[in-house]
Amino acid sequence: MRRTPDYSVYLVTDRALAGPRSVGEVVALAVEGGVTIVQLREKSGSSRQLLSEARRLKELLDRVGRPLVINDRLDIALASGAAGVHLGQDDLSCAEARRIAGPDLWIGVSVATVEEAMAAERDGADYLGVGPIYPTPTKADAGPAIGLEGLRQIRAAVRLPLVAIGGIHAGNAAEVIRAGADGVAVVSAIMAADDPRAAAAALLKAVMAARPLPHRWA
Ligand code: TZP
Ligand code: MG
Repeated sequence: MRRTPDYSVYLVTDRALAGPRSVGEVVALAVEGGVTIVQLREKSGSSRQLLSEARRLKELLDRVGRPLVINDRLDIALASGAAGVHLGQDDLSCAEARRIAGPDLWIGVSVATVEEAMAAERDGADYLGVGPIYPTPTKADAGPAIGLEGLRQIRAAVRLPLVAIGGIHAGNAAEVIRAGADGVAVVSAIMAADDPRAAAAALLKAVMAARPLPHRWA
């Protein structure tokens, strides 16, 4: 049976923000701190370099039981044995990716509007990346921030797990979860942190504290 991933703290990599450290070093520390899922998102380099980076990260993440998702590249996701692929609105469509990959690969789709969210749900996406929630310098073409209200509207329109992204850090993660996100995705809050382990731990703490308590007396 297909497992549902834990989206609580979803790290999206960016080599340019890692400074002198390798992406693998930052990911290893972040996972120790509590990152629950990792997306390899590297926009430069050859396909072969990307595949070997994906294989290295998968090995590291397999050891700690955390899943790997590949941004944009279905071929690299399949070749590396990653758990999933993450697709933007200009990438291969979710329906095409599903047709090629079959039922087992997780497919995430980036959405900013209710219409995009409903279309991705119809096309068989497993989860949605929703944002940018707040303005962010990390992605130049991210589009205008949709705010917590945009997130609430998407939450009301679809049943899929929602991972909020864009300008999120430990100080605002709680309000994002309270607005309906199942997890928070971050790039700079962890990749650029002096202490990625502490940054991940602070995010996980904020996410867990913001979730409603289970209804034990119901
Ligand atoms: N997609 C929408 S915003 C964004 C991506 C990849 C960048 C988020 O980066 P940060 O540093 O967490 O704001
Ligand atoms: Mg993309």
